[in-house]
Amino acid sequence: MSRPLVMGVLNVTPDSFSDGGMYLDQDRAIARGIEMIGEGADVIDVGGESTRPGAGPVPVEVELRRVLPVVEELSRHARVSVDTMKPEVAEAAVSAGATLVNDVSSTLWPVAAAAGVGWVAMHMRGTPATMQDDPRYGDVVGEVGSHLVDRARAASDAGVEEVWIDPGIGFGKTTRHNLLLLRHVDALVNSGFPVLVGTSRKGFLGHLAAGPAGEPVPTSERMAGSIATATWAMLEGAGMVRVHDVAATVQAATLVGDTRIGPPTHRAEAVLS
Ligand code: HH2
Repeated sequence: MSRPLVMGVLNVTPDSFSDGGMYLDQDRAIARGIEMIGEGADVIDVGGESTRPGAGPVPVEVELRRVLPVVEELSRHARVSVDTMKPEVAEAAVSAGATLVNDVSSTLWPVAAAAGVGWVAMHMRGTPATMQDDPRYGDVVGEVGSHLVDRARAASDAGVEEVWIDPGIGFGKTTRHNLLLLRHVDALVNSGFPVLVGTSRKGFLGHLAAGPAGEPVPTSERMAGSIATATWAMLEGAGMVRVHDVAATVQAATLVGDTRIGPPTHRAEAVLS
């Protein structure tokens, strides 16, 4: 890897917090996936159920109908992950071509083990419907880290060869919890499992950038915070970031690769020589 990987977000949903309704139409979803691949995305993360705070579950058949055609087509062009909490959806998406199960419930490793694909264990406190109702931790970094490492070890023991861990920024966490987890990304990296971080356009960035009246900035104006936090995470050792703004993040990831990882790439060589 000459640079950290970039996972492009593709929500085939009516209600995702940032791109909800934009790619519910299959052709538009596929076109957006192809566009992100052109921008340098290493993985396209296809989701059919929003996990924004307050979101409720969608029926299996609906989720399958949303994601399968998109997974099938995009997996001809690039690596595809499926963002789901449902074993039926994970299994069907893998049959359609996905090679990574992105699991915000951190329970689906048996599916990944049986199918011989990779798995992302993300930490979430509670369910999307209730997770932001006064989340509390004694030691957020320690609790999230030990949960993830326990699950990752269980998956490895079950035979999953590629296991990622993800602190689940915004999933049952206050702004302070999110900042502490970002501050200590290196604690997760030191576990030895590759780390994925997703901050893109999330609510805490809107609150941190709020003006004097206290109004959070809208999702469309959170790119600076998204790139800043993704860059921070990559510099601290995250191997992949999950983002909406692929082109800009690929530039940041390339810069991190040029400065931090292994021998200089051709761009850095040209500048340094
Ligand atoms: N965040 C979201 C969804 N899936 N998966 C991982 N591994 N890490 C994350 O941080 C993560 C995730 C939420 O973002 P988004 O998909 O843009 O919105 P929604 O859940 O409303 O569809």
